[in-house]
Amino acid sequence: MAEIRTIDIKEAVLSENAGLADRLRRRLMESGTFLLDVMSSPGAGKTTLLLETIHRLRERGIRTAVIEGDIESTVDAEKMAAAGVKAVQLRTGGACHLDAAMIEAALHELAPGDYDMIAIENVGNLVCPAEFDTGAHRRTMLLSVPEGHDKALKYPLMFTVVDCLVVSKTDYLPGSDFDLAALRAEARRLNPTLTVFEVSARTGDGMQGWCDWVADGIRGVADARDGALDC
Ligand SMILES: Nc1nc2c(ncn2[C@@H]2O[C@H](COP(=O)(O)OP(=O)(O)O)[C@@H](O)[C@H]2O)c(=O)[nH]1
Ligand SMILES: [Mg+2]
Repeated sequence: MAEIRTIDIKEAVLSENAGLADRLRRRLMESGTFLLDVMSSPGAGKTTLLLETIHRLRERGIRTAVIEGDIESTVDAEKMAAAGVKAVQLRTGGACHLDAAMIEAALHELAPGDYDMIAIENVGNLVCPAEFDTGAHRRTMLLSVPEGHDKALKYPLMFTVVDCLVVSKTDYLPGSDFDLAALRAEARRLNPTLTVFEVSARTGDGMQGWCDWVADGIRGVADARDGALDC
């Protein structure tokens, strides 16, 4: 009987992606460019938060470009361009996440050395993007108040892989049954080192702490590059 060889596709794909992601992370570290991956379900407020964040960071002299991931359309990239932000649109044509190879392709359209930060707006869902390392130095997820506080129970992997949780649209909290304490407890159980911010991009509440966290990531990458140059 002929020998049957089995190839575990998912393992192979994820391990190839992880290798490329590590190379991208190192390359961007060398150019002093902080790569931030922003993930959430559709409509949780990624584009709005990024626009407000970029606006505030610009006042601190921080230069940002954005990679927009969408299954279809260039709507978010157009919003970025209208706000004077350099944006590259990745249209996945059905794929529900971005991977390191797609980010590498987008970087061909940017000169990373020209930016202190490149932010990735990942494809909107709480499942697939969690599995694929994009090469980001830090990963963030948004959970908006209208989605409900039980999502850490339903999508645990996403809460496990991120460095930061932004509870977004907190202006909807008054009168809602969203239980912040329950969310914080479940998220911390899944990820004890998770940083949590409560933010309304609409009112500006909580934006300062979130922007400080992003700026800290940018500084970390710049310091690492300068340290390497000193060697
Ligand atoms: N009330 C409120 N609405 C928000 C906030 N952030 C975003 N939105 C609205 O939520 C909708 C989806 O936001 P968007 O940024 O496009 O979400 P994305 O699909 O995750 O990029 C838009 O109508 C935004 O104006 C917020 O902090 N408060
Ligand atoms: Mg968007």
